Amino acid sequence: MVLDRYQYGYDAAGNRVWKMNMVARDAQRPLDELYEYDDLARLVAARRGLLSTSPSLSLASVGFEQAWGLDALGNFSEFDEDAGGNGWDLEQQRTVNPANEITGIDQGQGQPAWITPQYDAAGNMISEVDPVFWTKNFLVFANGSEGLSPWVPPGGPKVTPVCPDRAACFTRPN
Ligand SMILES: [Ca+2]
Repeated sequence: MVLDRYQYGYDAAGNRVWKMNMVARDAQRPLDELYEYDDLARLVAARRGLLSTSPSLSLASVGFEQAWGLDALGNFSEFDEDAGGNGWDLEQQRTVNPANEITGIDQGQGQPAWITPQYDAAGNMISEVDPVFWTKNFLVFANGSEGLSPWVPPGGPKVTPVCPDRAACFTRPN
């Protein structure tokens, strides 16, 4: 049984412009993807739906879309997402400091607010957004030359990591 089979299309610069999910197409499911790039060949938009390549590239039944605004250094100055093909659910503007650490995330009116990641003095991200609960942060423990570093939440007890590797090193706060 074939689980996945893809076909790809590229532009003259070698950027992948589209991906057809052949198994999904056989099942009439709109899981093809169409991509856009800026003048520096950086990905700025991805859309998922049912792709046509003739007479021109077009996408029908769009069910998911993300778009990125990139600053000169490649930081996301903007991040947009639509989960239903019916307009943006999330329209974020992000700011960074000179060390390219995120300092603020704003969103459109009525959209879920994400918590700003936190960093230690060495620039390690020590908390990031919980992907399940966007309004909460994970704790992240840096696994650098000093080994795993405990993080002390503001006003809270020191958290001692017991995880053997980075993947196991995410702790969801209560
Ligand atoms: Ca939407």
